Amino acid sequence: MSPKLIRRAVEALEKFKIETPSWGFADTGTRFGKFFQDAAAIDVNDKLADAGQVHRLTGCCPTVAVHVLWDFKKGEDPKAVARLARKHGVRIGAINPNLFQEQCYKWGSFGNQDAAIRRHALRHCYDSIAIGKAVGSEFISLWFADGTSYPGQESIRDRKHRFETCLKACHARLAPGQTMLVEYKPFEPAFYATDIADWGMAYVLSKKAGPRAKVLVDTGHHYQAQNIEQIVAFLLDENMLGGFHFNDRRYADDDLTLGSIDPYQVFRIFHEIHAFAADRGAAPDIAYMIDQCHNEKPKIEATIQTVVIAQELYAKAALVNHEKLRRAQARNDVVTAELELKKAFFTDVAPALAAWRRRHELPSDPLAEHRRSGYERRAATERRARRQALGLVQGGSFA
Ligand code: PSV
Ligand code: MN
Repeated sequence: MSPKLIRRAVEALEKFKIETPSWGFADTGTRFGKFFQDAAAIDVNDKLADAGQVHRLTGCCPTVAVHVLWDFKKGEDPKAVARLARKHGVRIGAINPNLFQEQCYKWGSFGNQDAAIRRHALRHCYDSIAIGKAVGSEFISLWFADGTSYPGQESIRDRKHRFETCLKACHARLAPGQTMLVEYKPFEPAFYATDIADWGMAYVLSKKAGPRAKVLVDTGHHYQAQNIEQIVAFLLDENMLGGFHFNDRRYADDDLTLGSIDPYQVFRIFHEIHAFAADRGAAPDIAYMIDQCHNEKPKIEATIQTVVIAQELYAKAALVNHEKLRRAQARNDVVTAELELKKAFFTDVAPALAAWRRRHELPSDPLAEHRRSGYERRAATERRARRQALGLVQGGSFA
């Protein structure tokens, strides 16, 4: 890399932060069961400690997304969780209400025919907004498991109308400075018609909810071969892109490590963001978040791996020469235009990452440093003993 390119990539990295998910540090599984890990987080303190370890080593994950039902005890002061986060060197990021786990949500939350259940879901959202306000969080992040599994089961339009009303009510309660993110997903757990199935539905519902509602793009929530960067470019241009849940996939919502299957796609997404910023003269305000649950890898290692690849791909995308690209596009020189992207994608950005890490006094290799630190072994020993004392199921160890 030339010194000029290193400078450009380092400058881009200065602006790149990515949020870790609290749930990514705890034991998770598939619909077929769970394989427990000794070092997995047991409670919110463990999750925030693990997120703190990731941030300490990578320097770009200052916030942690939380799931209200999983991370906040009923009646507990949310500020106590914010204090815990601070103790571990991080802050609370997006607040995720849980509108899918309670038995009452069998037929949905905001889409439910029963007004009492819709009110129950709304109350939970209002409580989540209040938690966000108490902990100084900017984002309330909404994902709905709502939908139907059989043709004819319910009126698709009636469910849409209920969503419009409830999302509007939720938006009206936002605290100053809060943004509401609306996530979409084509299927699962509903298998016929998910109520917010794609970006178009999330866009329309966000628009109707109010000016502070934006679309959240979870990269795993698309059909095979869908052009995600086109969705990103479109939403950016409409000022409707609120944030990302990053993960990779091979088949469906697989929650694989970002870039493990298709790093070029992540690069192309970042390219659209850099190109938009170049045209506008300012980087758009986007919440970059990870949404991955690792069942086969140690969770902290997988998270560090994700963060590092995200930084690499973000830096690579920053190397695209936009003037050259525009010139090639103007003369319909498809080959030169495509090669401009490929050249940036295949550039080894290790010198830029090394320079950025030196500047911030971070370890040159966060993953190696994590392995050297013995954190995983200590966590496994301590958490194994705590599980035993609490009578929880024991797991296996990577340590
Ligand atoms: C649903 O699959 C989802 O992507 C939503 O963002 C949830 O909040 C998260 O996963 C929970 O794991
Ligand atoms: Mn998600």
